[in-house]
Amino acid sequence: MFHGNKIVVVMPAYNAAKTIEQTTAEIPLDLVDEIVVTDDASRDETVDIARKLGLRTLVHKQNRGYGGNQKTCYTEALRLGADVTVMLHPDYQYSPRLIPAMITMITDGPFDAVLGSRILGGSARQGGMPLYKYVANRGLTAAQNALCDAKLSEYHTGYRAFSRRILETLPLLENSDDFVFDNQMLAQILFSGFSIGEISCPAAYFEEASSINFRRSVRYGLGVLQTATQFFLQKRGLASYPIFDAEGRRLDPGSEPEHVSVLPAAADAT
Ligand SMILES: Nc1nc2c(ncn2[C@@H]2O[C@H](COP(=O)(O)OP(=O)(O)O)[C@@H](O)[C@H]2O)c(=O)[nH]1
Ligand SMILES: [Mg+2]
Repeated sequence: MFHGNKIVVVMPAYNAAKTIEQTTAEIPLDLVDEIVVTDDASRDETVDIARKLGLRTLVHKQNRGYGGNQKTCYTEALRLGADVTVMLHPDYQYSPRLIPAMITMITDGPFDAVLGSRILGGSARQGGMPLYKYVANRGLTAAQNALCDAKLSEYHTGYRAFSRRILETLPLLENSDDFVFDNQMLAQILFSGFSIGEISCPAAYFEEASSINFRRSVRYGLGVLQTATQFFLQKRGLASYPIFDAEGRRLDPGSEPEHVSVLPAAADAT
């Protein structure tokens, strides 16, 4: 608990066996109430390790994609009664030690969402971000800020915190099951007038922390531009899209999803 708020950390995992323990070790357990791992049918030991660590482990029976994974994560966070939910990649790319700062900005500050930005502070390239990803990040961000009338330093980080109201009210089930989910969610947050704060977060790039290849990055980039264009058109009443529909499908924490198993912690959990 933090200042009377229940704090849940969710980790959407895919082949994170080599890094999940190190990531978990740095999560501040004095204020985090629950850690949820959702495994998207990994081909490595992610599930066994998560259970041994005593984490609440949900497993997709089939691979559903990064966005599908987050839908499960946030549904579970709502079910657990989270007031603030932090989404953290289990690939040890972002420092979990910034969680207290991020949640304070929501519980005691004016923000509904907080992003851990790799761009603020200017050390993304020193951290090892490949040049093509850096250039794409800056270019896409400039286009998105122009189309969405916002001023964020980046829209592509895997480190985010959200208020309960965001998870309850946005039509998140209208979003893609692929990587662009993250981006659609930020566009929805801006569209609905929620406030977004940012904090600088140096990110590390090493083999296990970055697996998306060039082809998938290009597909993601095109999805990002499409999302920002849809935002622009819908804001001006020129078109209408399900992701910005106030009546669109929301997460339902009362439903039992058929595609997910919830595993207890292993008997010898640490
Ligand atoms: N569900 C799912 N997640 C994936 C897949 N590929 C990568 N991820 C996750 O997506 C996140 C971002 O991918 P990553 O390779 O770290 O991207 P980068 O750090 O931005 O270069 C990581 O947490 C991965 O575990 C996939 O095919 N399915
Ligand atoms: Mg990564």
